[in-house]
Amino acid sequence: MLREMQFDGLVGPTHNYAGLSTGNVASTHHGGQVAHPRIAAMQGLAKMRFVHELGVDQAFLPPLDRPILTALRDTGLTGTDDDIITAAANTAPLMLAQASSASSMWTANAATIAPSCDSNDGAVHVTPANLLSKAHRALEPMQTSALLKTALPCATHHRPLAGMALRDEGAANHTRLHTDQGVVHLFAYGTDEDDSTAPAPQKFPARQTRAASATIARHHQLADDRVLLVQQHPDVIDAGVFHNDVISVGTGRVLLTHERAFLDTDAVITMLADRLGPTFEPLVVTDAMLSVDDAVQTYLFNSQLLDTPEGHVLICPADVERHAAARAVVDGWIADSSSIAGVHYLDLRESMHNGGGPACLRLRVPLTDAERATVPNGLRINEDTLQLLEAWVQRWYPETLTADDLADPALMHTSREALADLCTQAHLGPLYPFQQEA
Ligand code: SUG
Repeated sequence: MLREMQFDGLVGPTHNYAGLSTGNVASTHHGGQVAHPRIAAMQGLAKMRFVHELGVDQAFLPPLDRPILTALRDTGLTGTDDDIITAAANTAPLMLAQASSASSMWTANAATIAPSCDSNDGAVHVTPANLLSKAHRALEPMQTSALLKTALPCATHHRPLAGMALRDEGAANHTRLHTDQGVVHLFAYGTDEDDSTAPAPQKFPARQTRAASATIARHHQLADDRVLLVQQHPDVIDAGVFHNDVISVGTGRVLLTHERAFLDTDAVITMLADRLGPTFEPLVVTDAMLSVDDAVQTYLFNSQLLDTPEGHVLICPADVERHAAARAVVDGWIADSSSIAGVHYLDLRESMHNGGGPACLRLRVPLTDAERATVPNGLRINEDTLQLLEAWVQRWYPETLTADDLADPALMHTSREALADLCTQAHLGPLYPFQQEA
């Protein structure tokens, strides 16, 4: 049976607020503040525990090796690893911050996935996102791709798309919907650079191009009638919707979205209804119910919509619970819709302050029983791995981190020791380039 496995990104020990993501209002707003890596990782683990206890298959992807020394060396800095950190701190602090970011925690941006039942060749397809729109995120795909190959040995792994014309942000801009009548892979893009008449955001960058989404659909061997490419409304990108998952979430027959999410939201809903049939349930929030600004501030649509034995359950950020209008929307969904059975509010403040809510922290991978059996045990979340990971975080993670702390080479050494220890304890084998070099 096809079931989703949730792969959450384990928050890395260098989690910090460097204000690196223009267009992501939380990142800009919290840039320069003190971060709490240990609390951040424990909040992420608490979410994994919660989802696991709901009866959902939960796994994790380990953090990437940060700071990434190869990126700093590639800029011409020379000397020992310690020399490089010191030189970068003195001459290129922004580059050091980019190389140190723990941004791989947001695994909704790790890759786009197609399940084997949807692709023409019957394979699970994985395309790691190139994340070319942001310098710090563009440093992720190589290591992420290697981790995904370890996590999903059953899949066909494509190379990240190449070049700025194919800017790709992964599953954050992709939703798979299905009913008895059909399957739709809804790809949302921010700009169509092949069409000079297409509208584009004026203030903030559009991170995903139409050409990238179309290329992924081809690589994943999805038949045309299973693919819908739709444009995000440029105004909402300018209001801080840097990924479509800040304003829409869907699964199975349900799509929760805002009326201003897409260039023509009515047309998107009509096309989806045509393909998915009468059981499709679009739940469209109007401006009068919740403004786009409030959707961005609360991250209502960045909730997880989980398929549990009790039905669809929402995992919302605690920010939604504290906001009267957002909370009223959720209460209305539970009261009126046939598909939302309940809601749980979780505190994910450390990730939220960088613009990452519950849905950013997970990559959904629909797998058959046989495919699921190939996921390494060390990456699966159960009581044993949870206890291991909680103790590991308590042992290795700094309590606080500021931009100044990134200048200390000790952070790199401790982080590497921590990752090596994780590989040993979780029986993952050597996963990182620095382990091969050693
Ligand atoms: O790419 N923030 C991430 C947040 C990603 C959220 N993911 C989804 N919506 N799926 C980003 O903007 C901030 C890092 C900093 O400023 O230190 C950052 O990278």
